[in-house]
Amino acid sequence: MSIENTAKHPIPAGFEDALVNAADYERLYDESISDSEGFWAREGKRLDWIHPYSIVKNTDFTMGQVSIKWFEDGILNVAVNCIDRHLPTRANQTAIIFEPDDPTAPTRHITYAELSDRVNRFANVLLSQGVMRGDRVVIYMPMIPEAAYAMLACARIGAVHSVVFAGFSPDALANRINDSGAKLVITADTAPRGGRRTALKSNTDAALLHCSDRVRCLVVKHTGDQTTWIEGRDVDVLKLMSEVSPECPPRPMNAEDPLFILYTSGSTGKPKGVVHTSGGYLAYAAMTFKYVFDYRDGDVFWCTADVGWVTGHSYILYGPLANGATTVMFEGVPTWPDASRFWQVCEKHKVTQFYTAPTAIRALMGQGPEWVDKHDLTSLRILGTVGEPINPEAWVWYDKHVGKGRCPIVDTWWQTETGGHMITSLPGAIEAKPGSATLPFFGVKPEVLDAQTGEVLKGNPAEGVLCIADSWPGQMRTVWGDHERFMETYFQQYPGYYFTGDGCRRDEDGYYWITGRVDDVINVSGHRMGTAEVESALVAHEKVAEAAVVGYPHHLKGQGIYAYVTLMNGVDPSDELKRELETWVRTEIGPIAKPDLIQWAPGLPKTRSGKIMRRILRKIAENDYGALGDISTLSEPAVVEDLIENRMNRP
Ligand code: 6R9
Repeated sequence: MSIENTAKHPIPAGFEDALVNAADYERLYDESISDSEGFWAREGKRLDWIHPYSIVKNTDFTMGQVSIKWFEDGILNVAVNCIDRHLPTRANQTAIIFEPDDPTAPTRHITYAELSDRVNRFANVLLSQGVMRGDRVVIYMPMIPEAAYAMLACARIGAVHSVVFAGFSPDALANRINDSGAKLVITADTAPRGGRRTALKSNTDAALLHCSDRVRCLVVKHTGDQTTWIEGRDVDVLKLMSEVSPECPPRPMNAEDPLFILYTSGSTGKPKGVVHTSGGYLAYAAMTFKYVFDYRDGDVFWCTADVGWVTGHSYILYGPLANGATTVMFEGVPTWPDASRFWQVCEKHKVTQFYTAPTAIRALMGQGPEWVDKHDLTSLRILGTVGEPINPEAWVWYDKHVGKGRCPIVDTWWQTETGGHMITSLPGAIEAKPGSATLPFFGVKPEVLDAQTGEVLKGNPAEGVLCIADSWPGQMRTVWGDHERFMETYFQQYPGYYFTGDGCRRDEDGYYWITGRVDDVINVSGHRMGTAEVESALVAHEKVAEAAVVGYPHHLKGQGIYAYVTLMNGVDPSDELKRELETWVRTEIGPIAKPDLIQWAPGLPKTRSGKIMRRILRKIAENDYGALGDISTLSEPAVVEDLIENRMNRP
């Protein structure tokens, strides 16, 4: 991707009355930094509190004693904030529009009154299964309203949900059930997607073989497909929901009580359980949703992410519902039955804000503009992107063919760890530059640090690693069960700062350009993956002796997965074995982790202390092997020549 200091793209006409204009942005941003407590004391009030907070902020980024608390003496309930408080004014307004995978199947419009009924009943089902405040509940579901009911039902009774993306394998699911110590897993029989079906219940059965016998399994019979059924362990949720009371009193929760755990990939080891809280997270999700998407009553908001990712948590569910919005839940995929599905859904539901990932835009761009052009997209007002840097070509296409030059594009940089948007333009306030996430949101204090020295780079332009100098309410609080790891991952390398793991450039205008991860995390189609996870899946195969995985530029996915594999002595490399390894990784982790390229490597470049030199492997995978830098510290420099000779990613 070419990163240039391109000109600012003027804000399209009609945004003079946006919730935030350029002057407001400057004034509010300055206030949010100079009087952070005052600013957030006011902003926290966008939630309904059972007992208001008197302490706004209590945060410490000092390594060894990192502690983050917001609104710590406030008491609230998240489900009440997302449902009950809207009932007096919005009972008959649609809360969720469910658009099924099959375009000929009926759409469901769930009003706030219905949402309340379903969530209360679901909560009573959880209570009937012995789920108590603070218990963990794993949710492994398709993109159906019942996934939202399950999440909000947990919030209602103070249980902590952990949604596991339905594309993950039984192994990955089992690891998350075990790490979180969940009492219960909620799943569905099967999940239709792109005309095919994933057997979620049988995946769950396989996962539960590796979990405690006490873990119960709640099943939503969504498609009615046959599944095995274990009496005493498996529970038919929909049946129980029809039998229990439609009223379940909300549990008053402390602002700092965990709302959810979401597992995400890091540079080393197993995925981390990112912990988000009830008060700070919700306040931040609600506020960013409102301002970044310039949300107004009557809008129909569509975020195409899956609820298994943080984007789905914050911008399908919590942000929109906390604002009393109408949010679309889409079960399908962008390219099935054909490449017009997104636009057909936008037209059908008169979507006003559309929020998706660059990888989807690139895939649709490749199918040609005619798929977009045949639909009426006049309802669209604002477009958004998230998940990875957007290449300017895709930005221009999105602007021209989807937005027709009328819709501001908000490029939102943030992370699972940040809970909500951190660096983003605002529709009526900040002019976009294609490929740049632009400027910080209120209360966010980004700094560019020199990667080696850790020196804060003042003045523009600057290039280095992206850190955040102070806390914001949506910040993760800890790694589930491992506060040490939390501190080491985010606060050790650059003392006093939250380290994002991203590289970044700040241009002459102070605009931020995210250049991608500087650690061993790769971003495939906007999905985060640790290279270590893929490597450990590969070496778990009996024919593999060693594996090293790196990312390389991929025209559709952003990054592709490049695996260097050393086979066991006596095993012959073959194309068949490559396919076997691909399938292996799919089943070990999930389809998103399947290597795009596998290179047989008789040896891997290592330092004398035995560390794999990934820098070199990355360069070879990128076809940039002319500039390998210093390889004199390698124990066997000759292996590099072989790797270059047999590289897979030839232009
Ligand atoms: C929300 C989400 C986080 C990583 C992040 C960065 C990349 C996300 C981006 C972006 C450039 C954007 N990323 N949004 N890079 N521009 N607008 O995606 O969370 O799955 O935790 O990924 O994604 O590298 O560090 P998560």
